[in-house]
Parts: sequence; structure tokens; C-alpha cells
Amino acid sequence: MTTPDAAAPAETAPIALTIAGSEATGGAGAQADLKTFQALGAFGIAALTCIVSFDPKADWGHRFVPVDPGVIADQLEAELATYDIDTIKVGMLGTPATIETVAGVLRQARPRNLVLDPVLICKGQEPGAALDTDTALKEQVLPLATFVTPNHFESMALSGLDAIEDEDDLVAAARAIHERSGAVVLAKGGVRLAGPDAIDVFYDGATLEVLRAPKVGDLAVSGAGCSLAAAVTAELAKGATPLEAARTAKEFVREAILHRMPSRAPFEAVRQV
Ligand code: PXL
Repeated sequence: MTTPDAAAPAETAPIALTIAGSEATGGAGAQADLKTFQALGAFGIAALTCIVSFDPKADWGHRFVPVDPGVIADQLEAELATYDIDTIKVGMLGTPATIETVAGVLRQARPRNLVLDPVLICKGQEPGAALDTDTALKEQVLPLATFVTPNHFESMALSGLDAIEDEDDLVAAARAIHERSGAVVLAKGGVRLAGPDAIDVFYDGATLEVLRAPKVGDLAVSGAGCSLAAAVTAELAKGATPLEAARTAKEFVREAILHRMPSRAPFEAVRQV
């Protein structure tokens, strides 16, 4: 970075807002999003929707505390008043009340790019509550999304397919999710599909591209999905096309997995470089 001239007017930068949960240990959630935005040269902003704290006394399960919807609305009010924001990522929302609040703000704000990482189930939530949350997310937020990044499980839930076992299935899921939502889809196979490569399927209604990279290992790394969607968001904020954004994001996350952070938890976390 060059040092700006002290007397010159301040120069603006691409802005990326994430509406997401805090994952206290810094692997996933808003922390991963902000690190990704910074690494890719976007000015990062976050509205926190919930606080997740793993419980080392209980098999590292998720403790989940929602942020009061009024406080979520306050954060978004401050952010939208401070900057012109046209690129937003939505991560974990967590409750129907949060979804109601966030969807209401997004319907007003109408960002040019709305990247939805459709986090459907978080361990630590009651199954009944999770079902309500999933329905609300599909009904209220998915129709607003311009780009959606479902993982293996979420691709089944959003496409209605019973099983996704290979590349052809993932392509069918990506097509079905596009038909349903109208959004650009980047469906992630990750370590869930057999074979030497981690594959993701990009489909925007016209272009279908299977993105491939050699698997780094056979274990899922915490924060990979959050960072992929955040990298897409940063690239869109910088003016990339959706396909360029997807390609850059895949490469960025592969690097973050290669540089993963070891810990005492039973999983490693991505490290954005
Ligand atoms: O990786 C999904 C995810 C997203 N957001 C938050 C999380 C997690 C998983 O732990 O805690 C806040």
C-alpha cells in the first residue's frame, strides 16, 4: 500500500458488510468474514446477529445466544447511514425474529449484491426452532439473494434432492436452486464428495462451470464456507463479475486451508493470508 498524501482528501474503498454471528474463537462467522474482507482489500463492516461460543466441557458443542432484534436493527441503521453500501453478505441469522428484522432492512436497502451463505443448522439449537428458522430463511431471505453459496447439506435442503453423491448430482442441485431463487449459485462439494478434488459448481442460469482444486485433506476446516462467501462478497464489492469472484474465492479459501490454524479444539480453522 502506498502512503497517502496527508493533505489530500480521503480516498474511498470498496465496502463489504457482513450480517453474521460471532464465532468467538475466530475461525468462522463474522470474524472470518472481516479477516477475508481485509485480506482482499475491501473495507469490512459487521452487524452481529448472535454469539456462538463452543463449549470445551461438552464436546465443543455450540452455545448460541441471539442478539436482540432491536440491537441488530440499530447496527444496520448505523451502517447504512454512515456509508453507501451496495454489497452485503448474510451469514448465520439463527432465529425467525432475527430473519424478520434482517429481511425487513434488506428489502428497504436493496443492495446490488446480496451474497447469502444459507447457514441452516447450527448445532446447539433445538431442532424445532431450527426448522422454523430454515423455513423463514427460505421464504424471506433467499428471494432477496443475488448469489447463494450452499454447502452439501444445504444444497439438498434447498434443491429438494434426497442425495448428492457426485458431480452430476451437485450440478442438478445448483440448477434447481437457481430455478427456485433466481440467484447465482455456487454449490460446494467440499470433502463430502468422493475423489481427489474439492469441487464447487457455479451456475448463473447461462454459464455452468465446475471449479476444481486438489483436496487439502479429508477433514472439513472450520470457517471455509464463511470465508468462501466472504471472498465472493469482497470481489463483487471490488467490481468483479460473479464468475471471476467465484474463481478468486475458491483459490483464496484453498490458501487459507493450506495455512490452517491448529488448536486444542477437535477441528482446525482457516487462516486468511
Ligand atoms: O460455519 C458456520 C458458522 C457460521 N457462523 C457462525 C458459526 C458457524 C459455525 O460454527 O459459529 C457464527
